[in-house]
Amino acid sequence: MAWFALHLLNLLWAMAGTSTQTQSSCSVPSAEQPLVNGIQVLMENSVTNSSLPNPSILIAMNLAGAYNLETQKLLTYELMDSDTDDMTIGQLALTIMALTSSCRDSGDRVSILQKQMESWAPSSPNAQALTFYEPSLAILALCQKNPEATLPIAARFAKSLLANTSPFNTDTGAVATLALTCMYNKIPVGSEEGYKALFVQVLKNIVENISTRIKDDGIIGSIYSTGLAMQALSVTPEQPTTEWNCQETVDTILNEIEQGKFQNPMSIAQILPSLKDKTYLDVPYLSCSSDHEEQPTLPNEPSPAPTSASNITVTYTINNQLRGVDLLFNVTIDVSVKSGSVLLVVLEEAQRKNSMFKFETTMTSWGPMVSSINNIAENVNHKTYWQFLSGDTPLNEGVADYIPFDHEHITANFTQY
Ligand code: B12
Ligand SMILES: *[C@@H]1O[C@H](CO)[C@@H](O)[C@H](O)[C@H]1NC(C)=O
Ligand SMILES: *[C@@H]1O[C@H](CO)[C@@H](O)[C@H](O)[C@H]1NC(C)=O
Ligand SMILES: *[C@@H]1O[C@H](CO)[C@@H](O)[C@H](O)[C@H]1NC(C)=O
Ligand SMILES: *[C@@H]1O[C@H](CO)[C@@H](O)[C@H](O)[C@H]1NC(C)=O
Ligand SMILES: *[C@@H]1O[C@H](CO)[C@@H](O)[C@H](O)[C@H]1NC(C)=O
Repeated sequence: MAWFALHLLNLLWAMAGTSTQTQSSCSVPSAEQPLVNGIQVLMENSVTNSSLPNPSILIAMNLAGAYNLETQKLLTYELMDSDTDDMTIGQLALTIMALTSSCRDSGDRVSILQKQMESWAPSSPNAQALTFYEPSLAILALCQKNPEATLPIAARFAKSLLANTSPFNTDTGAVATLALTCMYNKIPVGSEEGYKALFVQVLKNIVENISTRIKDDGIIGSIYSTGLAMQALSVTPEQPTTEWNCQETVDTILNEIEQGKFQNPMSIAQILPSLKDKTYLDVPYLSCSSDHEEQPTLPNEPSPAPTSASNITVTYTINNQLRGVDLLFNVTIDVSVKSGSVLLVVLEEAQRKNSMFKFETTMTSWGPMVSSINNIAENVNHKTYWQFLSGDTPLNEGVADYIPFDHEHITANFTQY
């Protein structure tokens, strides 16, 4: 009875919230809290001595309030020791934010990143939106550490975003919004009015584009871009043009978590801040007093999926119409794998049956990425990669997460971004 009354009260609160506030507010219902705790614990426990230290996980852990102080410490030390030489600008930016979130000094990393961004320029006016993702992270990190020196760099970045003609990308737009909102909030009084006007104009443009990606169920872009997009919409001074029901977004995401769609630690790192009502803009303001003392309430263990011994058949095509006139190929194979296997098992089975299907992977923050098939390798300079599709639809997960169904046709197509 008491629980019911409390629940009703929450509902009333939620309704009052949506009817009176302009900036949509939302929260995880207390009954759903164990689900969120569950993915947080999963993410924290993915940190091991051997893995590549993932700064996004440390940021998420610190924003949410870490449960596992041992892995929090381990990750902090690993990142303090990490070598900046073989990092991209995005990795450098995330490492700076991660160390800041653990109240650690980032050493000379800020000046290295600033140097790199001073000479940054988009490859062309029609460079793919994706190529702005890492520079956006860089502007965000620099804004948090040294806003005044970042102002001219951010202005140049904002202008090149405005001039860009390629199709909009939700993840990139979300990170760019966080970066430019940070800059907008830190323009010193009495500085040139032009900066403010520029940032507002670009933010308005991006937020309009994000608005067009809000679906009826609250998902923004795809389920895996929703976390970053929620952060963006909750901080930007420009309101979305489409009415955004944040509670609907939270409810849909909680449902997806329940369906097991957020098992990849990196996917958790990107959704968790929004579920804890935090954003990357909070990173410089964390207190770093020791976190949670009590252990979290976890969801009841889901009954293990029935382990059916049956096999499924997956049709797998590899297609290169791009590289090397004498190397073009388009071959298909049927492979049989245990039902419930991830796509990676299909690739391994294909490789075992026919050497033409040999492939290589590279380890990344999201897990193994297929870097090469049949000796044709992705290349950042050519902007080529192996895209995976089911029928004609690109997959929204990688080969180590995606679970094919019986008689599915998977294609790996060598293409450009
Ligand atoms: C840029 C980008 C790409 C570029 C990366 C190349 C480049 N040099 O820029 C390209 C176009 C190649 C790409 C490919 C794919 N991507 Co992508 N990508 C992104 C994006 C927008 C930014 C990544 C980034 O720069 N991070 C910042 C840097 C600092 O971190 P990093 O760890 O060093 O980044 C590397 C990895 O992220 C890796 N990477 C990029 N995408 C993916 C996807 C998977 C599954 C893996 C394992 C690795 C990986 O490439 C980055 C650069 O080296 C993210 C968006 C996001 N929210 O994270 C999506 C994102 C990571 N990609 C995604 C997907 C689904 C894919 C593909 C599987 C799409 C497809 N149907 O083929 C393929 C990978 C297929 C394969 N060969 O294994 C999803 C992953 C969701 C999930 N739950 O797994 C994301 C989150 C987009 C989304 N919102 O849905 N991607
Ligand atoms: C990492 O390794 C150290 C010893 O090398 C060990 O004490 C510690 O428990 C390990 N931590 C994790 C999270 O695996
Ligand atoms: C974003 O939206 C504006 C108009 O709303 C449009 O002019 C612009 O081309 C869009 N940008 C991208 C990257 O799609
Ligand atoms: C590749 O092969 C598939 C099926 O064998 C066929 O449908 C498709 O048109 C081919 N594509 C090209 C570019 O040859
Ligand atoms: C079932 O799949 C496994 C691979 O997961 C394979 O080794 C085995 O041969 C398959 N069995 C049949 C009957 O095809
Ligand atoms: C595969 O890649 C080629 C080369 O980029 C492209 O022309 C073709 O449209 C792609 N096919 C699919 C199904 O995406």
